[in-house]
Amino acid sequence: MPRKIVYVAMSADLIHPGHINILKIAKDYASKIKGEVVVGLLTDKAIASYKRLPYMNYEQRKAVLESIALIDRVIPQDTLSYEGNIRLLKPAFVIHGDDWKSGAQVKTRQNVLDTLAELGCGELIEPHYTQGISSTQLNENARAIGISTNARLSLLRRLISAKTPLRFIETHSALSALIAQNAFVNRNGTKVEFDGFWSSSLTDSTSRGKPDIEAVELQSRLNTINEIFEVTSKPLIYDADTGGKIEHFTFAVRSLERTGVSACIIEDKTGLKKNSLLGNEVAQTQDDIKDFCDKIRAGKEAQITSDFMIIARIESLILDKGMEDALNRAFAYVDAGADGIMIHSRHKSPNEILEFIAKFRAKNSLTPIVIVPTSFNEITAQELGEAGANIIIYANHLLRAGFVAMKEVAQGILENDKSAEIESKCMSVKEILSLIPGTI
Ligand code: SPV
Ligand code: MG
Repeated sequence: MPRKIVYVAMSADLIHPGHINILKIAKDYASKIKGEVVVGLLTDKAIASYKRLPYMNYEQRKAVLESIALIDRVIPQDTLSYEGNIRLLKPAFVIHGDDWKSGAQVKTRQNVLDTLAELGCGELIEPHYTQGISSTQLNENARAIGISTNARLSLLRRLISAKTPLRFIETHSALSALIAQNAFVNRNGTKVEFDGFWSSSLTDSTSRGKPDIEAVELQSRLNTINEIFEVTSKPLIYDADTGGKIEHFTFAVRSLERTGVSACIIEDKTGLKKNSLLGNEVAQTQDDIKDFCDKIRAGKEAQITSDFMIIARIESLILDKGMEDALNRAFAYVDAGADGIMIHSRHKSPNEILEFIAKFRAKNSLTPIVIVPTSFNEITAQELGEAGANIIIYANHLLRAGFVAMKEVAQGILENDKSAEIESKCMSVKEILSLIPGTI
């Protein structure tokens, strides 16, 4: 006869006295019915469906819970909804703090009540929520402390396996990264925010007044990334242009890893690189498949962590070489060890990108696909994700937006010979000061 079950679901990323209180109550109920306390531990995927990834991965959180004597068993809860596990376990009691009677979790609670009623198997117990302590507060404290280099580096792989699509945005300075880090919207009860940053060669060069031709050296770009990392906690993907000479690329890979960058993208071009959106208006040479595969292999051999990703970017559609060439290259690059594929296009319509994704996915369901929808900007990230893409990069928008405002304001001051007229186009000094942590 299996033991009766008292069920508690939790994320358990930051265990606090509120959790222990709930677990003690669960244990009391379990003793009364000679049953066991089973914790349904939310998987990374379940947590990422409604908020940011937990600091610790599933296995780490499970290890912590399994050493708590109040708990008899830990099983995965793969969705925010309790329904699957309740049907599986038919618990005698489900325990949750009464704080979920209002707010974002109301629907989840109702679903627990409905499922228990339908099965006629158990009762929902809702102890009074422990005041004065919350995971949200602890999260804010943890964020203020920062994130370690390794934890940040490994975030990208964890995010890719936990959710689709991921939204990345170009940041070229600490300030633009702070704006990107804090932007969010609420869509259908879910918080949608950027999952990470793109260090763009175009905007990194442009913000230094230089052309996008690999003229800004790695060290200078790493300085900017270090400044971004000082004030943020999200992962970063680095635009490594062509990767340069193979012998230099291997050093670059290790420098990026030491900094905590999660991935670099190298494009299959040789010679003097020009920005892809210029297409065939300028002379651009695509690399030989074999030579580019050698570069990917050398990079993979050079990396020191297992989490760092080298993503191969295919320029066939940019250079009008055709779909077949793009697909041949994609499969060859994956065979050479690429951890992901970026396919680029400069068309207004997303059709060729969608065709590529469908044809690639017909043979390869796992390798992450990266898309940069600068010219085909009517398709949503959600739609690209549903088509099979994993990472959507908004590659240059923050810098372009800043330019418009700065030009207008500089012009306006000269025209009026004073600044009163353009004041409304500027953020107030007070707001600027409050944006930056540690100012006040
Ligand atoms: C960049 O942002 O620098 C890129 C993307 O490489 S693109 O400009 O579209 O080539
Ligand atoms: Mg670039």
